[in-house]
Amino acid sequence: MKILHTSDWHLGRSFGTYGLLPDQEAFLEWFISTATNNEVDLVVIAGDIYDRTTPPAEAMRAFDHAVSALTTAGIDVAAIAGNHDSPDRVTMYHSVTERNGLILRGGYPDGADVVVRQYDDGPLAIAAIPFLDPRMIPPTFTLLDPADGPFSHNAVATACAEAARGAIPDGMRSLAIAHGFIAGGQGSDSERTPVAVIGGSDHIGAQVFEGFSYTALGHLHRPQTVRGLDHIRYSGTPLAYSFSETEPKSVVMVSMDSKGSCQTELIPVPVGRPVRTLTDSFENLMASDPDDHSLIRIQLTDTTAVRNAKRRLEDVFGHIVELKLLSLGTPGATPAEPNANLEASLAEQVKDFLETASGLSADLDQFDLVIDALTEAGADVGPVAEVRASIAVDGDSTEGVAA
Ligand SMILES: [Mn+2]
Repeated sequence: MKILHTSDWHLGRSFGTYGLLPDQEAFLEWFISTATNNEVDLVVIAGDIYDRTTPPAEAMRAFDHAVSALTTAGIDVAAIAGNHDSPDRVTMYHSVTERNGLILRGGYPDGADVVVRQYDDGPLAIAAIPFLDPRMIPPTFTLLDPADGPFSHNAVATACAEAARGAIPDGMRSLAIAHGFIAGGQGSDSERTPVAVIGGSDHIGAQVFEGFSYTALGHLHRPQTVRGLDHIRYSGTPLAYSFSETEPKSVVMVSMDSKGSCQTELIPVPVGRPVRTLTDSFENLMASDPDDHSLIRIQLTDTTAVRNAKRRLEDVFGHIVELKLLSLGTPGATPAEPNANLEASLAEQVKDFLETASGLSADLDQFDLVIDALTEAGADVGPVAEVRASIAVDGDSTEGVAA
């Protein structure tokens, strides 16, 4: 049988000011044709269907369209709630949808659930273990004794996986679906941590999934195997959702034989926009090759403010999602000591501020701009000519005044 594994659709997500839904819809169209053209038996969505617990109607419509098309084509769909999803909303009407092959699982009541589906080459046991927040264990959850708490993500996942394993009929091939951070996995900038995590306490041990024929994981946005095991995998997101996700996106085609042996193949996702980070001066960027396709993050190396930089750079780059002036605070750099000398005149303080903010000599134009504004506002800026003269002298030096 063929299983198509994907996760972390995050339907309804925005990338800065760029709404991703059109790209997500393009992915879904491609995904539906890929599943049908390859005669897939089962599609697995390993959590984070939506980006929020209350997704916008258009995002729900996109999901409805995809699962309707897939199940109409005779393809089963098994989906779990991730940490971004509302378990209650995701599983709404699941007893009705299940008759048409749409298996939805979310929340503690579904934690150890196992469903057996029949395929041409035999039955498959599906253990769909949704994301479960250990802080929210309800009294009805009997797999752990509240007296032994508080529990980690690993403890909850282990309890659910053990119970699920016990419910799988002897010798039957099986599929585990789960959503979480498996220890040793490689994250990116976009997995919002579900809970306050100290020292990796949200990590789940890979041994939790021992014994399942295939484990379809979600949560990490990079496609990867767990500990090099081909049958325990993250599919990764279908689209780039942060600037750290520069690697190609894919879905996993799993061919499973009747005994549960698996062969996997990554199918690259041909739609969506790549992400690029450009670090250069405004002048160089204005002169570079136009790019109307990628989502762009610009880090300007100019040491003085560039007016209307974004609007002007948009002539070269069609989709600027983020723009910042690096000199106004480089990530990781040690900020200059604040040294406001309140004894000094306001003009002196403005000069000090401009030097501290840029890490370089104050710029005369910027100085005049601030002084004019302060004067207009009625402030007593003190003797300006003297300070201007000292800036003009400093400005001749090519060395920065602050390291
Ligand atoms: Mn997630």
